[in-house]
Amino acid sequence: MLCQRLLTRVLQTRAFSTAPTLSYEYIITETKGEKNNVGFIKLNRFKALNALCSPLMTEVSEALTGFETDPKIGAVVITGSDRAFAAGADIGEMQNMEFPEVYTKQFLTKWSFLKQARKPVIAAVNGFALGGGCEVAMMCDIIYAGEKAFFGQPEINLGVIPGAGGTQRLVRAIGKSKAMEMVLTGEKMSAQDAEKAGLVSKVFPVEEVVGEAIKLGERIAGMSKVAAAMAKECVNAADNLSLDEGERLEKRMFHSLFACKDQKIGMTAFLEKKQPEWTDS
Ligand code: DAK
Repeated sequence: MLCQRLLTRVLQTRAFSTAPTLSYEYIITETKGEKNNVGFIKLNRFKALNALCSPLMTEVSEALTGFETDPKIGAVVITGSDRAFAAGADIGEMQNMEFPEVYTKQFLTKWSFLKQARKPVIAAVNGFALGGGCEVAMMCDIIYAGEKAFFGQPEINLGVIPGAGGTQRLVRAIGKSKAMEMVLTGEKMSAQDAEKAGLVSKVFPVEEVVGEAIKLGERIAGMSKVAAAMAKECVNAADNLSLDEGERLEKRMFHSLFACKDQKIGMTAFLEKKQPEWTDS
């Protein structure tokens, strides 16, 4: 019975994927792209609108770690269903928790694994990205949204506030006034408004957003991985550093790329009008 279920799962996965990877309970992972160089994580807790219960987040962490350590993978796409990217942390799991437990066990603080990824991570968002779902999307490096996506931090309606960086990243993404309004009222923002405000990079028809995110992942995975990792580190550092400090970091990174083969390969290929063949070293 178990084997039959496992076989069905693998066959279903193969129908739309080139390389199924490990089997999980709350997520589906695959590798995507012509060269199988894009890691793909689909949140798969459909009935609960992908509410981010602890086991689901543990699975995402394991899957991401796997892609981080796989030298073939150059970018990762995280998505949900057409109805929900994720409607937030699991309210049922949190409802009866008490302060000593959440404080001493550092409840949910492990979510920060997402912001520690060195490889570029793209969120492909359809439907609701609320609370922790919006925060997960914002921890990714680029957000592509389907035209019916909604973003929001509705925690105020539950008597709490965002806890995974929502109050900080939203301000940086869309400015204080819009962020304050969303956090204080729980009001949702449409994909179109999110694009105008700078939260989202591009908006696509619902059925195209995942494919477009994978295409973007393939483009990024086609770059030198060492240069891509440094570019990501520098852009993310802009949140925490002064302009002077950020520029200094950028210069050091730029200079250090001259110690890598890929700098010679890239510049030589340009001058010889050829495509570069990166060594990622
Ligand atoms: N948790 C658990 N279940 C959820 C859920 C959630 N966040 N969101 C939806 N569901 C479940 C519903 O209970 C319902 O289950 P059944 O009744 O069918 O069993 C099912 O999903 C379908 O939902 P609805 O029936 O409500 O569907 P509707 O289309 O009517 O409404 C909705 C969709 C997304 C507007 C609504 O479900 C909704 O408002 N959901 C809650 C959204 C929300 O408040 N999200 C914020 C949660 S708090 C931290 C890290 C993270 C966080 C905090 C700290 N640290 C690192 C410290 C995060 C906190 C949060 O995200």
